[in-house]
Amino acid sequence: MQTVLKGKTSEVTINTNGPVIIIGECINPTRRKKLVSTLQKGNFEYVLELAENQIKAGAYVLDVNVGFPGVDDVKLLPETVLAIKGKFDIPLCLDSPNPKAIEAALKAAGGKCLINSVNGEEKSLNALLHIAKEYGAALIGLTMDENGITGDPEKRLAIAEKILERAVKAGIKEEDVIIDPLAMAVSSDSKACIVTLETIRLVHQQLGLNITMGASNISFGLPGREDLNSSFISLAIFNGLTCPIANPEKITASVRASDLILGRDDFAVRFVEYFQGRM
Ligand code: THG
Repeated sequence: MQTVLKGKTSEVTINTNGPVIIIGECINPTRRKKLVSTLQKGNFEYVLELAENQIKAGAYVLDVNVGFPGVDDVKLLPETVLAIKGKFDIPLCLDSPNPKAIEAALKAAGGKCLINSVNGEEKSLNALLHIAKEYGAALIGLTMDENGITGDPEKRLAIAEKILERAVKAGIKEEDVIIDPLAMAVSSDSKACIVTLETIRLVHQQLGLNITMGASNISFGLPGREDLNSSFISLAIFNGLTCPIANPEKITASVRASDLILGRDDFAVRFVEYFQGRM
């Protein structure tokens, strides 16, 4: 199954057989004080610097999140989208809990975006599915609902099935639904990663959809984050992860290694290119 995303003229295909497409996570104010302070001044230089660095490091799609306390994201998200679009021809993943901000950003972006995100709650499905349909966007479905987050992979799969069913009923193509199995901090729950890995396996086998996740969530609060994230992403890719949201400057090497190991990189061309490009 293939999900196609579009920038102004560029096209990116996310294929359930790989290779893995990295969605750059860095345009996100979490722990980036400089992003908050520059955005508050209406200065987009730093956003553009983050975009450029991620593209150079191997991102094919950029996640755009401008959520911080007191922000008017109905205004700021489309402004940020326009700033990025003015300089880079790359598909965007619009990351906001506010459907009005998502809609305003879709209007500004054009192309074919990824909406980040809907979940299994009625409120979320009712607010966002028709917007996705209207703007021809793909969407990320988080495997959580009114009852919160379950630790049972079968239940997460059931929520993914519900989101898919509702999306298709709303006129959205099956391939435009990407599932997020939810990656959570393993420091606070020792089973967190294994539940995510099992959910990935189930969604891949039973629904055959593309799969994303916030790949660096798992290492919050721990040392050796890069090592932990690398090990986890390899296992997740083996199980069916196809488009992680991650920091490409830290994860691209492991992603290229996984693709090579899984027979998706003839003659190791992309793997070697990546390391040559870094010298
Ligand atoms: N699923 C979906 N969307 C998501 C998430 C998810 N969007 C937000 C988040 N989770 C993924 N994005 C980030 C962005 C930054 C960081 C983690 C996840 C992060 N920042 C570093 C830190 O906290 O230390 C700072 C910068 C760095 O070291 O690169 O880790 O789960 N659908």
